[in-house]
Amino acid sequence: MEETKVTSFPEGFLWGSASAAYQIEGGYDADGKGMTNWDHFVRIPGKTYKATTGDVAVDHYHRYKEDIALMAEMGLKTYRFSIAWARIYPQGKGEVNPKGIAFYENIIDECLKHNIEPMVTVFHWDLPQALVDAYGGWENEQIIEDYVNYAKTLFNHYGDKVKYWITLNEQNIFTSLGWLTAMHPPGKFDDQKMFYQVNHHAFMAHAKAVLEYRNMGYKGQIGASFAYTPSYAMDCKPENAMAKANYDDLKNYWWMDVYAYGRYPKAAMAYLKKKGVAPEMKEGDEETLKAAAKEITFMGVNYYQSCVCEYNPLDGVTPYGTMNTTGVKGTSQVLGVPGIYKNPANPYLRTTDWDWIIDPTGLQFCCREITSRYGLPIIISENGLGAFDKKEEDNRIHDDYRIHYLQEHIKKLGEAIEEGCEVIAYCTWSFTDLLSWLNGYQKRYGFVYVDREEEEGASMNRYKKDSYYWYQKVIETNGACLFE
Ligand code: BGP
Repeated sequence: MEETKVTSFPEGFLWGSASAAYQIEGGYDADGKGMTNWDHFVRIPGKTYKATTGDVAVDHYHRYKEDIALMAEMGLKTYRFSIAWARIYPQGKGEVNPKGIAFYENIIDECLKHNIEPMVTVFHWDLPQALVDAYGGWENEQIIEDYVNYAKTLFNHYGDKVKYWITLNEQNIFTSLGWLTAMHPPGKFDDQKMFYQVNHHAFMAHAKAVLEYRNMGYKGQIGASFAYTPSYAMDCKPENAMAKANYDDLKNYWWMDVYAYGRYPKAAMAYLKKKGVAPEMKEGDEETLKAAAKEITFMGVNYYQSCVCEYNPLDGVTPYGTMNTTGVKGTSQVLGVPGIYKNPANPYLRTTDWDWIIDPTGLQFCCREITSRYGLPIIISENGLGAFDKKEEDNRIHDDYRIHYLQEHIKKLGEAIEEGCEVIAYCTWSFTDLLSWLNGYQKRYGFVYVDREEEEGASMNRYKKDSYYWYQKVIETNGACLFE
């Protein structure tokens, strides 16, 4: 808004950075860890850029102390990381692996030693393969019990030390890519019925874990992290406005409404029932979802881009097309759902080398929408720029483009706060460079450069990028340096 003037961020604001186990740890078979769906999937030819895997990743499993020391030196207030289910339960359930428990205990203690608030993601996509083999993983309702058992184990072990819990990372993404576009495990294509069923199981797993957390007496913060791509109507043509409304119901509110209210959006449900792909719900599910909705304390938002919505005729584009995983600009396609919406390019905005729309205002928009619709506090659990970085001969990395990207986003976040949004934390993606699921190691996100390319065997040495020093100052001044 015109009058919005920001000078700094609220006291105690959690400046953070995020990661995920599979993308950083490596040690894929170390100390009793079980195999996961991703350990298998990356071995299928053609699935990842240059067949990269997270077998070694950036070796955080062995270098976590060094990485956390770098976080401490930067002044990071919170570190969001995920726990690999298969380190805790190699078979997904049954016997606990004490070495897995100890590894995360060490990470948590290391954070606390440096006054860094640990923020734990219970599930960031790496599912024990044993559960996939036994009953199809998320496809079977058995997963709900097994997920809750796993989550309770984490609460039991770490509940006194960890005050911020994220049940699921981007349920909307891992299910879409897993059951619609075949880009993530289990690699199913256009299985819409199963897609909605899998989502229902995930909602139930989230809800029951939230309720268990409270039943166990914990008072910390708990919620899910949603990959929120806010939408703008192409123009004021009514059919484009409806395309936006339909997009929001099907692509955004479908998840956020369940987390925040415990119910599915009506128009979307009516549409899915007509198509015969609505999820089957059991008696009592709705009550459980509603009860859990009352217990979450924040909406987690992973924000990377916004989109444009335009009416898509029945013979129009489909949701299935090429995705840019190479960093060659302009290689992704316009996608959409025939008869409902499509997402054309935004002529006002630039894109990254991977064709992701760069839109700082979209972050402000997300916060305002959540505040108006749900009235919930917000944790920005991911936001960042994937780019090609170059280490110079003097070992410096001049990533001014990343500084600019983050700076503009944080400023818009500041405006959202000034306008009444309660934002608790902001986590950049990511702290060190790491594996980008489908895009290999060349798509870098970190403040800390890791010396490795697609092939294994590099030094893995860490180097601070220019953005490292910049974020250090942002934290030190609680954001004030951005508004001088
Ligand atoms: C989010 C995931 C992260 C991370 C990020 C960047 O969807 O939660 O794990 O990967 O996106 O995406 P990418 O690696 O595809 O560039």
